[in-house]
Amino acid sequence: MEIKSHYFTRWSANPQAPFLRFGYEKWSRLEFVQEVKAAAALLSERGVGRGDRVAVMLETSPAALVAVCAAHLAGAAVVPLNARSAQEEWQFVLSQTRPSLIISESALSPVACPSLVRHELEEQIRQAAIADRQENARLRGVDPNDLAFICFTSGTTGRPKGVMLLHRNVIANLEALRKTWQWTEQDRLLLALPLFHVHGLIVAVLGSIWSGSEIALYPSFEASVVLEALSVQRCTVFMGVPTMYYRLLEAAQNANLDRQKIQARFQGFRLFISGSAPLPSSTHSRFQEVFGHSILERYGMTETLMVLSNPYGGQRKPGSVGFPLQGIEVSLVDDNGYPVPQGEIGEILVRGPNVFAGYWNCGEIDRAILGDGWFRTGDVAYQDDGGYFFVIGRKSTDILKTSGFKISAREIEDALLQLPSVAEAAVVGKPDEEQGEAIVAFIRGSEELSDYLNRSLGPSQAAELLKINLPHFLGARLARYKHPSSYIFLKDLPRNSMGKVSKVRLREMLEK
Ligand code: MLC
Ligand code: AMP
Repeated sequence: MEIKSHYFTRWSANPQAPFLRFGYEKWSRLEFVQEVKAAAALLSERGVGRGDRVAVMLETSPAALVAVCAAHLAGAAVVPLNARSAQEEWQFVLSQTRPSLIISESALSPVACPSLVRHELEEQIRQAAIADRQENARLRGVDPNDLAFICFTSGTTGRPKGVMLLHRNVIANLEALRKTWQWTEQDRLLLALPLFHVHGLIVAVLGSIWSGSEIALYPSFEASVVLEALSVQRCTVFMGVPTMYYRLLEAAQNANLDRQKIQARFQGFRLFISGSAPLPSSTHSRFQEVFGHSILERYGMTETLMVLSNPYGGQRKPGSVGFPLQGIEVSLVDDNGYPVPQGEIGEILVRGPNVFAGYWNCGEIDRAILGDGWFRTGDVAYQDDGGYFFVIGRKSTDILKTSGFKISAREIEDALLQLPSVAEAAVVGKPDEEQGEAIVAFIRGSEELSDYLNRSLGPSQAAELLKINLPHFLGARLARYKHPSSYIFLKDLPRNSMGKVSKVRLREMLEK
C-alpha cells in the first residue's frame, strides 16, 4: 500500500541531498534509503513481517537508524531498548513484547528470540546496498494505523510499561513540530541524545527525516566536543535535555571563551530546543547571556509525544513550555476532573492525534486513562495571563526525572529489596541544579545483618560496606542511570499516620 504519510515522503524530490554524518562518514538520502531497503529485505528473509515486533538494542550509530527504519519498512513495530540496560530490564521487555527479532551489539544470552548482531547487519546491508543502485529514494509507505513503536517508560508501578504509538500518532506530531519550529531542508541538527527514547528517536531522528533536514550524529554527549562541533559542523539546530545545557555552559566557561567569541560563533545558529525535564530559568537566562540565544522549551511525554512548545517567532518565556501544538487540545483539571479557572493549578490532560493507542498488554489501565479521549499526564501546571503554560511538578512523588530520564522510585526500591541485607527502602528525588533530581535511597538494613555488621565492623564501616556492595548488586538489575547517587542508612524510616513511609518527611530531611 502506498501511503502518503510515511516519514520519508519529502525525500523523493531530492535523493542526492545529504542526510547523515557520523564521524568522517556521510550518507546522502539515497545511500541511506538503499541501506534501509537492504536491511528491510534481510529482516523479511529472517521472517519479520507485518504485525511483528523488532527489538533494536544498539548504541547510537547509523546502523541503529537503519535498523529502525528497516523494521518499519518490513511492516514491524520497533521496540527500542537501551544497549546499556541491565540484563533483567531487557529480558523483561523481551518477555513482554515477544519480538520476532532482536538486533543487538553482540550476542545476548540467554535470549528467547532470534537475534542479529550489528556487524552482521552492517556487512549484509553494505553488500546489498552496493548491488542496489536505484535512482530514487522512494520507499513503500506504511499503514498509518499500524503500530510503529512500543516504547517502554517508567511509571508509578514497579516495572516500566510499553507505550504503543501508531504511525499516524508519529506523523501527526512530526508535522506539528515541523511547522512550529520552522524546520526545513536547510537545517542541520546536532544529535547527541540517546536513541531509545522518543526525544532522540522520534522527535530528533524521524523529525529530521520528515522535515528533510540533515543530522550530524554523535555517539554520546560530551559537552566540550558538542560545543566545538556545533559551530565547526555548521549546525543550525540542537535538541537537548536541561542537563546538556547546564554542561554546555560549563564547557564554555572551562574553555575560557569570552562571550563575544561564543556569540560570534553562534550568530548563524537557528534554534536551541530543550525538553524532557524542566529547564531552570537560571539556565535559560545564563544561556541567553553567554550564547546569545533564547532556548525554546517544549513539553512532551512518551504517551503523547510533544504537546506544548514556546513559539518560534514570539516570546520564549523562561520557565514556560508555551502553547499547545497545532491540532492538540490541552486542559488543566482539578482532582474531580473539572477544568480549573485561568491562573490556577491543575493536572494536564491531553487530547489529539498524537495521543498513544494504549499500553501494551494493559487494557484496564487504558480504559481508565483514555476512556474519553483525554490522556491524564500526572503533571501539574498553570496558565499565565498570556496563555503560556508553566509545568510546576507531578502528582506522584514516586516518579523522578534525572538528567531527562524518567525513573520509577518503586522500580529502584523493588530492586534494593531483593538484597537480603535491605529490610526497607524508600527512594526520593533531591533537587539538583545539573541533573534536575538526584536519586537518593533511604535504607533500613535487616536487623540480623545490621547487628552482625555493627558488632564486627562498627556502624560507619558497616554502612560503607553496604554502599560499596549496593551498586554492584544493582548492576544486573538496573541501568546505571537508575542507580541512586547516594544512600542514607536509617535505623527507622519516618512514617505518616497511616503507618506508611513518609516521603515528604524524607525529602524534608534532605533539605536540612
Ligand atoms: C548514562 N548512563 C547510562 C546511560 N547514560 N547508563 C545506562 N544507560 C545509559 N544510556 C550512566 C552514566 O555513565 C553515569 O554512570 C550515570 O548513568 C549517571 O549519568 P550522568 O551523570 O547523568 O552523566 P552522563 O553519562 O554524562 O549523561 C548525561 C546525559 C544523559 C545528559 C548526556 O543523562 C542523557 O543522555 N540524558 C538524556 C535522557 C533522554 O533522552 N530523555 C528523554 C526521555 S523522553 P557513571 O558510572 O559513569 O557515573 C521524554 C519525553 C520528552 O522525556 O518530553 O522528551
Ligand atoms: P517520559 O515518560 O520519559 O516521556 O517523560 C515525560 C515526562 O517528562 C513528563 O510527564 C514531564 O514530567 C517531563 N517533562 C517533559 N518535558 C518537560 C518540560 N519541558 N518541563 C517539565 N517537565 C517535562
